[in-house]
Parts: sequence; structure tokens; C-alpha cells
Amino acid sequence: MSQFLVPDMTCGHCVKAITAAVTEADPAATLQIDLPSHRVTVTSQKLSDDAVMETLREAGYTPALQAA
Ligand SMILES: [Cu+2]
Repeated sequence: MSQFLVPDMTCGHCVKAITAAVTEADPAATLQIDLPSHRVTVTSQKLSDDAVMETLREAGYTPALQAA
């Protein structure tokens, strides 16, 4: 489980776009998203932190890995 800060995730559309991008990269991934604090928590056996970061960037966002 890794937590990412995505400051440019600002609305429900962003939540949907991010959820779609990550679940496309790993259909078994689970996401917890807190929109007010711009936090995305991803649990995935398949995706490394770097792979999640790259997926979020490709979706048009600017993620930062949060220290655990
Ligand atoms: Cu949005």
C-alpha cells in the first residue's frame, strides 16, 4: 500500500480518471481517494510505486510519493 499526494486532483472527474487509469494498469488494484486532502492510496501487487507515479503522470496529474 502506497500513498500519493496529487495536488491537481481537484474534483470528481479527476477521481474517476485516476481510478480508471490505475485499474486499467492493474485491474486488481484497490484505491482509496481522499479528495479534500488530495491523497490517493493504492494497494497493488503488480504496480511498483514508480509504475503508479507514471500511470498518474500519463493521466495528466502531478503525483508525489508520500512518506509512510
Ligand atoms: Cu477534476
